[in-house]
Amino acid sequence: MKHFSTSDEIRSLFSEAMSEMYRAEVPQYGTLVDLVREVNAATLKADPELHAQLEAAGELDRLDGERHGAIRLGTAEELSLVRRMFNIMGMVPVGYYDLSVAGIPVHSTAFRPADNAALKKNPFRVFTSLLRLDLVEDRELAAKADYILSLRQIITEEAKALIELAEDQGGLTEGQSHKFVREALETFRWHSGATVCTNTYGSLVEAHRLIADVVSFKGPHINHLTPRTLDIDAVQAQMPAHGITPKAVIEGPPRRKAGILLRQTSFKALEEEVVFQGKTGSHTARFGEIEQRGVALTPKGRALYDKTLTAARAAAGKTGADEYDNVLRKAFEAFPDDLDHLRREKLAFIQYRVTGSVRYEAESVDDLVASGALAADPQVYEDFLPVSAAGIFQSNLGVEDQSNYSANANKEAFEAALGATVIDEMALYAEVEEASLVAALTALGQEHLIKKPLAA
Ligand code: OOG
Ligand code: NI
Repeated sequence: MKHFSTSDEIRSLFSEAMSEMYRAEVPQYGTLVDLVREVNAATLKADPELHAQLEAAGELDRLDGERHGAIRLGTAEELSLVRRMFNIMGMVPVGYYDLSVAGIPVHSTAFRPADNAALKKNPFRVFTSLLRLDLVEDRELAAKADYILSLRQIITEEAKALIELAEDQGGLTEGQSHKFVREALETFRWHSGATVCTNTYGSLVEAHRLIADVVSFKGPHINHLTPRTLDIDAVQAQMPAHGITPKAVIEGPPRRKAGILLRQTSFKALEEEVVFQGKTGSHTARFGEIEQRGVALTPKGRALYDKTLTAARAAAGKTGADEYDNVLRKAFEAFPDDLDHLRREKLAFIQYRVTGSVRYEAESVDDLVASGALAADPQVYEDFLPVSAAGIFQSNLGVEDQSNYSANANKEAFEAALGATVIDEMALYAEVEEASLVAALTALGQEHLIKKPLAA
């Protein structure tokens, strides 16, 4: 029998290769990665409690290599091919994001590892959007874009052959894995030669900058790679001294003691020289981003988050961007800000771990946590936020004034294009919580509590 690489190994090779390529293509990305590493080290040093908690939860090892990227695809065929490519790296489609609500003609998923062991090894994710030409009003232009897209092959012949080989033989040998990663990388490389002339490019930009970005090039260039920081405010504050200008506000929840979900900020896209069939011009597409991840919220917690954020944004609309942070902070005063509170109110997803022993029949899981027999770690939010994603898209496309698409989710069409259903992220977190609790209660001899799990 042949020995195959694990999908975790292939994903790690791929994420490293992508990071190296992007460092060479966008030098500011390298600067940002170095800055994030410094800030993370300083944060851990200054906060031994955080250090201990991340170490105990097995979170420390993945931190320095952790990042996500984003691509935008043009057709159903591209999406399903990319799904098969990522599948070999152990990345599967999780979640459905409708960006049309924010005036952006795409819908998206995140390809990422779905199980905890794989996430701990390397949580590399790719936020993957599919262009929705069905939302484009100018049908003639949509047809033209569709035709242009039909002419390109975003995956090399060698990569395609290796995808088929992996599917047939159930994996790739080490040599094949290295070749596969090298070939896969080609799909996401930047091409400075456009496939269209300046006229076509101009009319695509006029319809929407994003349409031009997807349609005018040979392939879906990776448009950012995002390292994970433990202190996004510190990195944001230090960016200008490193020659990087961040966008004005941090997307997501405000800074809190018990971080929830995801906070993100980015720096503006580069203006890059592009040759449009002989004529030199420019295009802005690629940017840098950082993120800070907090605890995943239950559907109840998420509903409270969405409500609170909507209220904050409505209020900030009246006060202007300068006041945004204060308004946001005020609105979120209504959101509990310590992990135990979040756990007891079933607002956040937890992973349980045995930290002691008990010689009696405990009355509740809360008792076991209070007595120190059971530790309740936060489950890291591994996904994305549509409102934040829209903010990132808009800031980097400069399309605040182009919001002429209305809410128009079409998960069915997305899944048909994908050739698979997307995994429900909430179910993944709920399973982890449930399984960890059952295992811990069994180990503590507290099986009588298993029928009363904490998860809603
Ligand atoms: C994707 C923007 C979304 C995030 O982190 O929310 C995103 C894009 O610009 O293609 O990456
Ligand atoms: Ni991003």
